[in-house]
Amino acid sequence: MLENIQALLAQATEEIKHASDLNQLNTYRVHYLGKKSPVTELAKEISRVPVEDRPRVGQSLNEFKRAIQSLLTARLDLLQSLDIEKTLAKDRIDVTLPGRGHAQGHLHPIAITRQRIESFFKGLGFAVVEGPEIEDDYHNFSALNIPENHPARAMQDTFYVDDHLLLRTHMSPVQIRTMKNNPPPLRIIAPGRVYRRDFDVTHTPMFHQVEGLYVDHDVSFAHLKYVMQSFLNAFFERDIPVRFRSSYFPFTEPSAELDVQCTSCYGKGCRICSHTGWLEVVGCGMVHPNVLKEVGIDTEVYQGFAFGFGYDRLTMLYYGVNDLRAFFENDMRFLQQF
Ligand code: 2NL
Repeated sequence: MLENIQALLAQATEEIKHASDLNQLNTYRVHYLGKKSPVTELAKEISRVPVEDRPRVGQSLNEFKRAIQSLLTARLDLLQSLDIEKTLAKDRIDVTLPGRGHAQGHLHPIAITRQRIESFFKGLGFAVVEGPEIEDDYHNFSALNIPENHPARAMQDTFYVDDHLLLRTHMSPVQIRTMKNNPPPLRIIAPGRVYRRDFDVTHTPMFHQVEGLYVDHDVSFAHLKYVMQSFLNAFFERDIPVRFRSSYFPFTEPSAELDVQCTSCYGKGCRICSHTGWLEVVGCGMVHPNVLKEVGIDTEVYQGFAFGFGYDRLTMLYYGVNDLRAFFENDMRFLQQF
């Protein structure tokens, strides 16, 4: 009997030592220590062992179980640590690899332009003012010397909210409000969104304008010319040729339109400038006395110049983009280039 136990232990030792994975090891555990194990069979035969030998045989059986148990535990530890090492090797993380980083956002090109415009005029002492996008017809039209029957008020051009409220069609109402609330001298610009019922290749129903206003003693058209030329030089980052053409606006007298030499062909003539060599970029003039009177400014003491321009197109010219709609479609592939 003792010899059988010895032989069994030798066999078990050999098998367990070579168990190649946790599954196989578990099979051996069930085989050697489970209910149907050869040890259990041997234990049943203990009645056939002479009484005086029984303690030794019993002891031997217990030792066998303990030995198997510790062999199993040792092998289990080894297999488990091999397993962990395998996983570690497979899933190794190289902590020295550079990170993926985060994509950085930036301002929209039109916002960049607005900031550039603001910083130029701030440098000349102009303040940046804001006002409501929903206006009334008084501030948007009447106060600006635009008569009741003027075509600019027509339903086709203006988004009306009701009989008297509308989406501002230019930035002038913001300047009217500023003049009403602040005594001269005034140096302001008003950048923002304006709205017109116009939608085609070169027009969007919402676009951006900045208007400027300078009211003080002894303000002349010469000051206006100087400020405009300086601004355009700064904006296009070079001395850019300009010309003033006589024009008409109800709110200025005299009025002028300002052209810059075509930024695409430098005056030779191309499709961008309709073969004229010039691009119309600014409307301007001396503030009409009716407008100054309307906001309570003494026209015997003060004069003013005013100007207005859309800066969506200026942005296109500056960056060389030829489709206005690209700025409003929010296609990241386009916007990421700025
Ligand atoms: C244009 C014309 C202009 C003004 C805007 C203005 C504002 C006040 C008084 C007088 Cl409160 N004038 N603004 C003056 C001349 C032209 O814009 O064609 N813009 C694109």
